[in-house]
Amino acid sequence: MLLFASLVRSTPAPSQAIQYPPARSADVVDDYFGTKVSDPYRWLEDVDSPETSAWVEAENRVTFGFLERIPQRDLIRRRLTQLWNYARYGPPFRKGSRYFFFKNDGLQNQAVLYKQPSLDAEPEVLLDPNTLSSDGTVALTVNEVSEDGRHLAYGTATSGSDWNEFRVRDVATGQDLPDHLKWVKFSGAGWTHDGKGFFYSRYPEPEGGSPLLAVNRNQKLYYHRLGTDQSQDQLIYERPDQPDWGISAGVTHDGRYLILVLWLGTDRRNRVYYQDLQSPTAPRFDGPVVPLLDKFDAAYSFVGNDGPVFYFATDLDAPRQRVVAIDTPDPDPSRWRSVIPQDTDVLESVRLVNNSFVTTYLHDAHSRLRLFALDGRPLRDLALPTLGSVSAITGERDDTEMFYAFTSFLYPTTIFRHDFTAGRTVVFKQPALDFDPSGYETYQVFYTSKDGTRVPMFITHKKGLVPDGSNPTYLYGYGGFNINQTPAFSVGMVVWLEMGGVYAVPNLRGGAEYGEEWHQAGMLDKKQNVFDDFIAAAEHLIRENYTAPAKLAIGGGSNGGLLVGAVMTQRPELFGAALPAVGVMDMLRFHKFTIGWAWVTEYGSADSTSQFPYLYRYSPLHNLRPGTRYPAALITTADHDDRVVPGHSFKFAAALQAAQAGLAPVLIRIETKAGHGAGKPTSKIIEEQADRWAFLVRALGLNPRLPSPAP
Ligand code: X97
Repeated sequence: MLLFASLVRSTPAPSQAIQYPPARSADVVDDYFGTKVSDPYRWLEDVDSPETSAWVEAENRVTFGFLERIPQRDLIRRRLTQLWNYARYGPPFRKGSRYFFFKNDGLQNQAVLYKQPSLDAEPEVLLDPNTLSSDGTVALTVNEVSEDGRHLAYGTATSGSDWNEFRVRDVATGQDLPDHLKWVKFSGAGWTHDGKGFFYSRYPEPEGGSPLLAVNRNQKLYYHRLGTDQSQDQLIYERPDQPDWGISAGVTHDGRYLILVLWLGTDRRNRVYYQDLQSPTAPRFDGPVVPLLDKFDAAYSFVGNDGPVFYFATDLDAPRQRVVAIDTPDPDPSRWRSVIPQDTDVLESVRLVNNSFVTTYLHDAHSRLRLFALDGRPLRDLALPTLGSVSAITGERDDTEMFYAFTSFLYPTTIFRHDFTAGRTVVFKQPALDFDPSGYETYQVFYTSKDGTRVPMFITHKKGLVPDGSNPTYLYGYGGFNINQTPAFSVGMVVWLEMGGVYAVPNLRGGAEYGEEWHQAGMLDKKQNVFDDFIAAAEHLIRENYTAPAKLAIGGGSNGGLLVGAVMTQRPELFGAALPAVGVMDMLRFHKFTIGWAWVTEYGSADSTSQFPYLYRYSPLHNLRPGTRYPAALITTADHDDRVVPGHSFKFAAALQAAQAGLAPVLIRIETKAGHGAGKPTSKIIEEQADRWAFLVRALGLNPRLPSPAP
């Protein structure tokens, strides 16, 4: 039973500044085209040095010492744990004679993969990642069942790293084969339809030093034949002349072609080549690799084929995407057939199910689900329950059913089944959790940014919120890489709402919400637009009396960590607290680590005379001014983050602690055996979320009431 426990009034912020661990300031100066830039904490980039380890340990001691003294932390953690404890399903998918699906029964660290002969048969565990480690730090990444349904190729990542190991499991027996592949990163697995092996991409084994810091270049495409050693894998394609090109590949639904996608970092533009495997059941790899789309002039995503006619979704001459058909023997663009023309909404995804195109569109950052015939004729729109997101769709070309996941801020992810023959949709898996959304509301507002741009923002809070300028508000953003922020449910957010919080998510430029133009308006020398959009969101929330600077917190991860870092240096007086997570904080050196070079087409590079000035202008690390009163900050990172190396957050934390003139705490929380975020075990997610909210309770001076979990 639920009790409403009034919490002890939050203790006032300490009147003395925290004693931060000393960080040696070294005389390291770089010269960028005549501009001298010092980097006193350069030594913190060396995450393996004893000096860095000692600093990390000392920082974590201060941080956890601070967090442990927040009385509400334990109650927040218990409420999070209680709410998190509900069964969550992924949409089922079919291969061979079986269905497969993921389920987390509540507090399991990792979701379990089940197999099922039919939808009403008893599911059996096929792969339980929780058995792969005692603490949930081994996560399943890739999973691909062969066409005959006999084998599962699966990837695992340890401690949150991007590095994968691939293995193969016999679906009938649940036993692993001896196959074991290493040095796999940014790769799927594409089975040939004879079921004898699969294509995958790997990097050369890093030489010397920690693989966590190795720069990733020279990806190559291989074919692994079941039952052979990785050293025997057949090299299918490499480009030693283009070390930055990634190569990813998949086999068409008819088993006839290998589709190769050449990608250049996170640039959305790509090249597409193909190889005719000649026979689905006796594929040959000795035919030529044929360049089909060889210009890096647009994004092309392969949708499917009818023999030699290939369907692509592309933004060529269509910043909001369209679908074209290319007759591969006659591929000149003048001969392409427009299948689904560009719309006023952004085409977000396309999939062939029931011999029709199942598409999702984004209309003002929320989903629409539309069906089209193979010739592009619009068939029908499928009604969605509310303003929200279709987050996953499963179903194959010849299936007469599909499953999709739908989610929104107040709508826990629910799985729907659509029967094409009957034209009917039913709820397939309904989550049951201890949260009544009827006491809350979500709506969308549009505000005006600095340059007059109209920006949408989702706002969620308790019904009957009083606009008295005193509501604790969490403003969360990303703004980059053509990645959108569509409505999604999260338990962490629910607890914030329960504490009386307002949750605001603006759709900043740099994202995909309005197509490629919206993305480009937040890239390179226009990155400041993203920060201006975020600042304008904060000002809107203050002007409309939701909140006030002292009650306003900002958060974001990765590129969103950069956003938070940049904005808190530009407008320190506008926020009460800032939570930059796994952020890119050093814009002058990001391209030197792991896959950082892949972001140069989005951010630019300090190696370029024309790009250095604008990076230097907003780089969070380089825009901290000693003697400034910065908002309270809880910087978070993790020891195995090889996407955005933790050195970014380390250097930013050391510099911010040194610069802080106010009394607000500046803390860094360094998670162990964790990475950039993907595959993080539930237990660590809950701990971290509890620490974030506890930090905000203290930093914003909140006195929240939470349903008290039964002891
Ligand atoms: C990455 O840095 C992903 C690094 C590896 N990678 C690419 N292109 C991707 C990929 O460089 O996985 C890609 C995938 C999804 C979205 C964008 C790029 C790829 C493309 C085609 C085929 C295979 C791989 N990302 C950014 C990141 O983590 C944003 C999203 C993915 N950042 C951290 C950016 C700054 C901070």
